Amino acid sequence: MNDITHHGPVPSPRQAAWHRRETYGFIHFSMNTFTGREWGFGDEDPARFVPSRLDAAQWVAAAKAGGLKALILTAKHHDGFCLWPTATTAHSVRASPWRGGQGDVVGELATACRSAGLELGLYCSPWDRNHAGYGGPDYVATYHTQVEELLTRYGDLCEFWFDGANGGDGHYGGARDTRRIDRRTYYDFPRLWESCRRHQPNAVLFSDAGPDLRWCGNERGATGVTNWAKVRPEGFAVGEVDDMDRLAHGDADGSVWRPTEVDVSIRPGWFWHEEERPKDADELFSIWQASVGRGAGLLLNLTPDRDGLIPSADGDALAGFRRRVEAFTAGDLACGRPIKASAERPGHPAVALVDGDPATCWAAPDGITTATVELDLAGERRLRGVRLEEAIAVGQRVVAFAIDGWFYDHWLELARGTTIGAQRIVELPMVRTDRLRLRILDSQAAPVLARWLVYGD
Ligand code: FUL
Repeated sequence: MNDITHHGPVPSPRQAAWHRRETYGFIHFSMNTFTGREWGFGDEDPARFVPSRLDAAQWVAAAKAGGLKALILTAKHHDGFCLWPTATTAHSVRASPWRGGQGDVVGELATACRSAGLELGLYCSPWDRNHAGYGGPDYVATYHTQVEELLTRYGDLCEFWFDGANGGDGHYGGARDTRRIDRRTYYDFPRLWESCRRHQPNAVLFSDAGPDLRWCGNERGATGVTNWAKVRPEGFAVGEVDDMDRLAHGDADGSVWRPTEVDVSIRPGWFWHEEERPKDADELFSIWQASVGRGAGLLLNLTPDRDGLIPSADGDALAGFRRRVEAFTAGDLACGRPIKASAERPGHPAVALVDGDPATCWAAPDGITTATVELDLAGERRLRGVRLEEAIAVGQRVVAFAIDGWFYDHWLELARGTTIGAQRIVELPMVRTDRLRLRILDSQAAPVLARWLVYGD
């Protein structure tokens, strides 16, 4: 692909690796699990943290059964309780009865992930409602040290999560007051991110303002139907992005590569609550379509209970979700079939779309921004959907496309969409046809696609 000039920003190697992850998990488990709250005030007694049977290997097994590729743990949520034996505060597992004060949830999850081949990510809340110094410079130094401990003690991390919820009332060492901070400057994120890059160069950094991944603007499990992986960074700051539309859709003329991550919980809350129930496999499948299907990453939150285990109903929902995705994506009717494009750049023929190799691509010659590609399915097949992938290593280009099927003697439009990006998965009506056509209706530059998969029977 070296002969194709980049169009706009392109993913960094760590972002490219993240794009391949697609579906991975969050774990919200901490003091809130025991108090029933979503946002702990910060005055919770560490003695309340007593998971009776905590087993990180069980979390990992449930995640794997759901097809999740990584787990990101809330090492510290807004209440300030640290799940690892930090040197920075007494408000941690060290002060709890769990494992006689010798436990380390982060360490146990890191070990379980490593032995099962899952990647590990960590969340450490900037806002800390326990810390007496919150709002002043002391706390910022403490927070940076906490992040550094997490960056250096647990092996390779694939992602670090910076939450935008910031400032307000809290315990603050007994002051029980309200503290406001300047979100743009208080945490000194540039220095923190430098430390992340130094210690964990492969970890993507998430916040609503990046730098590597952006929030999709809601917690319902859907990113924009039109979804550019690029944004204009001006006006974006952690905890201060109020343009939800731009988060969901990105900017067609964006100057930095910053794709969306869709964070959503398997249950109504982020933490476990006795009365709540998990979403079922169908709901999770719809979420997958509205996130991964639109070129985003899906960060699906799991909620271990007071025993320290993922409830069996949630495990069943995860396994059902994986079966739904596998049934939808099983087989590829396009692979190896005859294909031809209205225009090809020398060295990048249409056959590259169906050669099973994501490293090769079909490209239109420079200056061409509309094109058609016809695929012969070699006999009538019943359709379920298609997966299209742009070769994002040379930038995101396609503005709009359509998929047509051949019926008797004419083409009929089956689906129409905007933006493709890393991947676009489109469900098709379950009709039978022996030929498909992809129409690139508009593109910012000559379209360059890596793959076209067709799902059906
Ligand atoms: C939000 C937090 O306030 C929630 O508690 C949760 O952690 C979610 C993932 O991010 O900003």
